Amino acid sequence: MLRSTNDGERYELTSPTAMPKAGGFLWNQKMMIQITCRGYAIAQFMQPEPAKYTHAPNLEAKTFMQPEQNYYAHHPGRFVYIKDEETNELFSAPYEPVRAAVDTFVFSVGKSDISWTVEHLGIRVEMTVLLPMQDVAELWTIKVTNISGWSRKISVYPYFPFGYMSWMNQEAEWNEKLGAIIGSSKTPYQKAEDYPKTKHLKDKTYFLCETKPISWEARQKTFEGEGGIHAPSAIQSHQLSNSDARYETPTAVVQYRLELGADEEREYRFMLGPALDEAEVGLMRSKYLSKEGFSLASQNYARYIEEGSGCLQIETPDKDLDNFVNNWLARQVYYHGDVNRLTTDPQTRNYLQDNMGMSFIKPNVARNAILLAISQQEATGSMPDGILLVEGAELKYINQVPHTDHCVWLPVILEIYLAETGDYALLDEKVRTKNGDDYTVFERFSRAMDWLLSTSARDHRGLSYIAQGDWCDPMNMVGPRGIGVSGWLTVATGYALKLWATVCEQHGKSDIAARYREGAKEVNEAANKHFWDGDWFARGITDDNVTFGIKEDKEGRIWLNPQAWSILGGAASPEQIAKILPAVDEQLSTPYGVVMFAPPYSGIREDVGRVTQKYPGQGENGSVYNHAGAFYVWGLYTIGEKDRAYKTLRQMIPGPSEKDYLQRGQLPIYIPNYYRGGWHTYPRTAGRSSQLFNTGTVSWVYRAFVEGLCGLRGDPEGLDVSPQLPSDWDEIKVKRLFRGATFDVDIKRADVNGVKVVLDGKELETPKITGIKAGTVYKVSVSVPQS
Ligand code: CEZ
Repeated sequence: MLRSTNDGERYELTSPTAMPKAGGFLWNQKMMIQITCRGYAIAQFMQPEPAKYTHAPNLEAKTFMQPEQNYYAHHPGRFVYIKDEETNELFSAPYEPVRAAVDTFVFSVGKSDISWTVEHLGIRVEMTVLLPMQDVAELWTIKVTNISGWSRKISVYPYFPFGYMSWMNQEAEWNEKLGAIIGSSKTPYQKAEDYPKTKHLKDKTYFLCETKPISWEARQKTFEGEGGIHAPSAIQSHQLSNSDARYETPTAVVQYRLELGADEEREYRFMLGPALDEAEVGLMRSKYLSKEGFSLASQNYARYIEEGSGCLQIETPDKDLDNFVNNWLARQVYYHGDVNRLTTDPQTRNYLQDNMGMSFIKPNVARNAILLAISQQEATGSMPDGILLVEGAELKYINQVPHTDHCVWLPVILEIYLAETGDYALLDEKVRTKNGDDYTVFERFSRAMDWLLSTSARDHRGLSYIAQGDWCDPMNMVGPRGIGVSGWLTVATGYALKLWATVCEQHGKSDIAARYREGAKEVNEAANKHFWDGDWFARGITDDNVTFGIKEDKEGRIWLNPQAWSILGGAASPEQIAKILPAVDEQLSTPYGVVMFAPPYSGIREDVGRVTQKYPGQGENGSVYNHAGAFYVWGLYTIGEKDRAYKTLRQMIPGPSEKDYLQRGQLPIYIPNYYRGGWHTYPRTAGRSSQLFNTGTVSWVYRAFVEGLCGLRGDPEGLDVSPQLPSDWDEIKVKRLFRGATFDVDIKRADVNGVKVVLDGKELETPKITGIKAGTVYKVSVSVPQS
């Protein structure tokens, strides 16, 4: 049902029904397309706000990308109908809309293209989509082969519906000169002041055909007729009717009628995308719509994806893991760092963490992100809820709800960036904000840490206010009156201060470092005094002074984040950790990973908020929320808990058993933001993937593999070597790129007491490689103690 090819470079799913929501995604800096095995697609582009060029058939709400997105017969998608002209039999590729039980089905997701092979009625249909590097367009190849052994008469109907383009103005027609069906619309608006913003929007959608079809339909209704989407009336006729759409739902379907001898094939190329005007459609046609154009675009795009390959290749006893880490994990990290989830105002914490992963891929991007983020620091030292990426962008949706955690992420990203690059010069750079104040990066970070310690951020007990949310977005009713505090944010503040103090020391400012160490100590003491519940840390204290996330709670009794971050920040002593870990094992672990808290809420708790209204086990309401799991994994690696850490890491990746794939319903080509929790209440749905590849998880997971499991972590002098193999592994091989050099590392268990490193044949005194020269390839043998 599911297999990988060429060292995990592609994953192939051979059933359209086993995992119906399973899909793949492609992106460039201006657009993204997510497409399922059955042909349903969600595509977005930036102009500069996210927009669509194929729409649902009804008015769509504008939201962030939805988890567990539901698909329905008229959902936007990319399809081909095939009709046998002699028997009138019909099927469609990839699978929708006809849903005929085809003989062969292969959905094949590659890193830089997605393709299908479908065979039925003696005809093979191969579909491939790729993206150009710079422009917004889908490049489609559809190849039809007669595999029946005798001559055939068939019609081929690519069907790329445009959907409901606009309630103000929409139409579509065949454009003979361009060889395209072009849909035109006006983006709806109501306020006169919005008109200028709509003027330059790409309100046309085009479906360009390299080969001229014999007929077409541009009106959805005429195409479907009374037959409906599964057996469109227009296809039952000999020829499509060449309709147009005049304030009627536009569509794009064209017909090719062929006679194919045995083994004969025909290849067609199409383009789908948005345009401002016909001239732009013409330009796109001449730039791409040819065999050479596609092949060049494909090479360029593959090169672009290559640039995001990251700094780690592993060979472990777990081949499925290797496939994922070597091919797919860095790609997902790269996607986040390169396009910031296709928003113009990413949440500050998302922006910083998405770029944190870029430290391993394109460190300069991470550097610029740090600079851009703190150029938007407020005069008080606090950070805004979102970072504006383009001129004229505004804080929208969740960014209009006050959250208090944004400063915490600054030292978190900085630690990784500095470890990877050793670029301490960054700290002395001056950054000016729009208030006109001018501070160095170092001063700005100190100001952010001072804000976290100030009375604006902390109450008289030294606990951090939560306002209407912290990392947990929908925890909006703990502190709306400005009194409630967050257990997680308090211990996370301890962690941020600790990280910052270390950077201060490394930067030769030990007096300043001492101040923050003292701050961290104070914060951790306060956390212990008010949140320690005997076996774990509580999640918070509400506006009405009610502590929650404690033993007495029937729901939301124990939360993962305060545990993970008290380990990271030092609030938890070794004795406390010895209580926390078994409590997490017992109450939060499931076969699909560690849930964010348990038990999930069955209904609103008005002093906690919206999070409790989500479906039990879905999203933040107690799912296996991988981002929270990733914090925990990193916490575990910092205390040498390598088996617990690896177990949790491995559970984030679907598979490798068929049963697990089916339950999660997702290909092992990305980590989703969650798998359903509710393992005890709703075992039928537990483990189901959100199918949402936007998640802060992956930067942490990449780091966990590089710095935790492989233990190849940078510091000011060089590369520290301290692998943490799971107990049942004896050996791994690692290729690590670091500061321009390549390290071929062989890590083996041996009878040693501590980690022993032999570099190019010479044993090192301490397990650290210094004096690294860019361009050099180092051979490193590492011995680690027996488990
Ligand atoms: O969004 C994420 C946020 O982007 O949820 C995380 C948070 O840390 C990230 O910054 C945990 O809350 O508004 C909602 O209820 C949504 O559920 C968002 O909170 C959630 C979605 O996953 C967005 O993709």
